[in-house]
Amino acid sequence: MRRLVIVSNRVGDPDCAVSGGLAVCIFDGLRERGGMWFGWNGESVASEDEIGASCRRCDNVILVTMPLTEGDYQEFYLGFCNGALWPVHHYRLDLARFTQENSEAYRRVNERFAATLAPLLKPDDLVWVHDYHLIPLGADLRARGVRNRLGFFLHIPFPPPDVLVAMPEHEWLMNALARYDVIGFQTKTDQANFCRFACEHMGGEMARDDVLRVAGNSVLAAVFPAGINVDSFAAMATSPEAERRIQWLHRRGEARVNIIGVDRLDYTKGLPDRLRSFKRLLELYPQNCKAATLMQIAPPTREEVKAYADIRHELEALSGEINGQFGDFDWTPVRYVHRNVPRDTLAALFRGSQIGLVTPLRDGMNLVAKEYIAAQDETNPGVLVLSRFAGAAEDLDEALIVNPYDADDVAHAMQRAIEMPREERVARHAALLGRIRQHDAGNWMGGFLRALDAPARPLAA
Ligand code: GDG
Repeated sequence: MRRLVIVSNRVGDPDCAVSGGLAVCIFDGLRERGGMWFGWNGESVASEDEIGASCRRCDNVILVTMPLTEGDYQEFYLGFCNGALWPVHHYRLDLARFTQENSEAYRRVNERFAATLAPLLKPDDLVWVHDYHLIPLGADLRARGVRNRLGFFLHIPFPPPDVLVAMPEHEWLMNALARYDVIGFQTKTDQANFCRFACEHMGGEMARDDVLRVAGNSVLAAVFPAGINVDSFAAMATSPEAERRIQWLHRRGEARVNIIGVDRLDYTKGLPDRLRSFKRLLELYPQNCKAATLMQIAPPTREEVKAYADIRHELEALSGEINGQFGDFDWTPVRYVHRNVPRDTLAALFRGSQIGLVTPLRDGMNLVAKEYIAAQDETNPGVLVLSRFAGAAEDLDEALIVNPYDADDVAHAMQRAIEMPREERVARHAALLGRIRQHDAGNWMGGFLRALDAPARPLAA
């Protein structure tokens, strides 16, 4: 079995990788094959002279990490990755900021990663690069003579060509992306957007449904939906500790309908729209007053980026407004928690809630939707209300699929969930559980690695 080298912006920590998360799945794969995980250690130093790679062994996995400079952190991480690429890939050109310094930092950090990584590679290694921070890394490795199989997985959406071309660096970036042997996407829509761009703007052509011939390369561009480890998440939701928490949640007696949302506080997750939908639920179906509570857990993220500070203020104002207008001394309609909650507590909250409300405006996959399903009691499950713009919606047909921009549509779906007979809930949940098992974390990783490990396929002339 060939050694596996994972490259990602942040390297997972084997001591605190969370059960059921993708990092655990990647560790398991690395342990099985033996391998290396390479990336940023999360720290920043004053100047480039202070950058040095450090190595740590964990079983038969070597973790190689290096710091960024403070300038890189500002320009590469906050500036280009999260101030330009993240909004563009989530169709939010209005929030994207492009500067020469930031794009230079992006090139610089990727080149530095490649310069450090290339000498550590063995000729037979499979190299799997993750996510938008490292799109040009493959091309940088090729420029250093690396001939290994190189794969890339994009965790976030791939925008339609008309959106992408607004980004000043798009030609360079896409030519770099096309240097990988395998490119993995979350959904068919993302894969189709990339292939359309390659064919319409780069002179590429499809040799097969998922094989693209572009810029002299043959690239496998395929769909590998990310998933969770269903059994380990379900086990967390059914532990005695989880059971105690659920009893507590129900005993409080304040709400007969618990609705749960869990998202990093990111503008892509549609949180203000979600709160407006909950408000519409109370207006359109006033019988839910004093009966329904929305618990929104939204841990802080990327707070140095202005758009994130703005969304926080908007959310705080909205939850205050709804609680002021509808709340009473014995009922708080919105419970907003702006901090990181332990994962086993989340599992219990999911299981104790009758509705899982997952309404991003745009999302690569959205693993919260899958965690909510995994956590349910199969004999009396809750209902998933899911945005059509989450990658997860591509195959979770039995959820109540909604348009998150349409508050009334989401409110009607919540009411339908509240009234849904148990028999229908059980049938929908059984189908959803089957699907998240089919696309679990192990299959995601196994599928990608099989594609990467396969010999390059000859193309018809
Ligand atoms: C990116 C893409 C894609 C959230 N709050 C807390 C907490 N979480 C956990 C959730 C879930 C994870 O974080 C979030 O995963 P998502 O998939 O929902 O979203 P992103 O972070 O945006 O991830 C996304 C994913 O990559 C994988 O490919 O699905 O589309 O954007 O596991 O449970 N965990 C804890 N406390 C919290 O307060 N412990």
